[in-house]
Amino acid sequence: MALQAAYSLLPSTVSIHKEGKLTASLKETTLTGLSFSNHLRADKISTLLTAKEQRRQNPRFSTGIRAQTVTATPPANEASPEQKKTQRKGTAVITGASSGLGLATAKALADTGKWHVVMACRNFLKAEKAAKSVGMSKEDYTVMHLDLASLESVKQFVDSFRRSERALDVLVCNAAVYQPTAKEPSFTAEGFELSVGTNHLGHFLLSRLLLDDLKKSDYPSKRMIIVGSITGNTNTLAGNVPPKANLGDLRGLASGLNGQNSSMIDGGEYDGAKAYKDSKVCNMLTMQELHRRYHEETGVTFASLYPGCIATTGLFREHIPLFRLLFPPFQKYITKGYVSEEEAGKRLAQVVSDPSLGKSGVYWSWNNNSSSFENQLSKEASDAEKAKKLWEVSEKLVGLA
Ligand code: LMG
Ligand code: NDP
Ligand code: PMR
Repeated sequence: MALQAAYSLLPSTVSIHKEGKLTASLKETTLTGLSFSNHLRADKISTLLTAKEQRRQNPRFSTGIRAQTVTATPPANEASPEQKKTQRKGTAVITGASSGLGLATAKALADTGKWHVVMACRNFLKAEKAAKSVGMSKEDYTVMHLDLASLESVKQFVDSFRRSERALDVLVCNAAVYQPTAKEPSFTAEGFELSVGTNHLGHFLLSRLLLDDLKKSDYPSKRMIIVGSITGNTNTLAGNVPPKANLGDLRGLASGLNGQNSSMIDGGEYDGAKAYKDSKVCNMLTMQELHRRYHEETGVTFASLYPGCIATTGLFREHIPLFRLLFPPFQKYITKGYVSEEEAGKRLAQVVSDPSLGKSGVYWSWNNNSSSFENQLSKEASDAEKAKKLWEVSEKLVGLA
């Protein structure tokens, strides 16, 4: 009965088949992050393409390396054999590594023995405990304090990181807050609406400051990754569940996002779920703008991803208990979009270090066989004009311009 109640919420364009698969009549709409054309491609790729074509499209088909294999071997075009032999451990900074995806990624990287993870967390003790609880060894990680809801803290983190004299090889902007049930906005230390302030503006300043450190690193494949999501992409079914992401003309952001005029980027009424989805659009736009501005000059790979629906993480801590109870089975058995924290961690770890995921400017997703593919962003999340404007307005807000 409960399920029927949920089904009845679906519009007529969406149907749920007996076997639990959801389909939508919209061509552009997608389920697990695959557009319908991608669904087709992913299913048929191994039977339709010749071995040579497969190699050309995806070198992993020829090597037999499975998508989830994490390897820190540098790609042939990025490191000479000498470099390979002497390659030092990489250092990856991961924000929000005290739970969920960030912790699982830290663990996956540490397990390879090829990475030292700097866990950039707002709660030092929680992060220490979390690292221990997943069995990470002391020499594989360092916890450093970072509260993304304070630009001052972001600057302090950058200072302490520099003082640690570690090279920065990969930065993963992962931390996020989601306030789906908040009636009123809350604000960061500098007075920005909390979700966009933390998820976007905090990371925007952090990534801009740490770009210099990435540039200096001699690591063969330097990367900056900003975690995105399907729910910010309105070319998917998940992205069409109300409230939908929409940055409008950024008038709310331009006027300070401080609740005086508006606490929403588009200047509208506060909606916590929308603010989160908007912040993910900002994350995906920022990644592309970084790519356009800096990839050629610096050789850094910029990437974003949707790791799958990790329905059990702390992200949903503020949601109502009924949602937290039903969301995991709903994603597991109905949408089939569910992934475990462990699997999602392996996916993000691939984006950190797998040679086959070294392309810049890409939004990665995984199909149901856990093979990665370059996904398409929605119209808004790939709008270059908007990305530029977002960049300029954000620079002003964080004091870079
Ligand atoms: C809001 O509600 C919340 O209010 C907000 O707090 C926040 O959580 C936000 O997105 C996050 O969601 C969304 C709400 C509206 O959906 C629900 O609340 C669904 C849960 C219903 C639970 C009822 C309890 C009964 C028990 C159910 C048991 C099993 C199922 C568990 C489900 C758990 C939760 C997932 O939802 C709606 O308005 C209806 C749903 C809309 C469906 C999506 C629409 C897709 C449309 C596709 C075509 C769009 C066309 C546009 C094309 C553009 C292309 C470019
Ligand atoms: P969690 O809540 O488990 O993890 C979020 C992390 O961010 C926590 O470590 C949290 O710290 C940290 N964090 C929150 N606020 C701040 C802050 N002000 N300063 C520093 N750190 C902060 O959620 P997930 O693991 O699910 O989320 C990780 C990323 O994955 C997010 O970017 C999210 O948007 C994305 N994502 C998640 C999906 C999912 O289905 N769960 C799907 C798609 C994307 P603390 O432990 O102290 O609370
Ligand atoms: Mg969604 C195939 C469909 C699919 C996928 C992959 C997700 C992922 N969701 C899908 C479908 C639906 N969701 C449908 C049909 C509904 C209406 C019943 C629905 C509802 C729903 C809610 C209420 N979904 C949610 C919520 C949340 O509060 C989550 C959210 O939007 O947070 C911003 C959420 C999510 N759904 C997802 C994913 C990945 C989320 C977590 C959001 C994120 O991390 O970006």
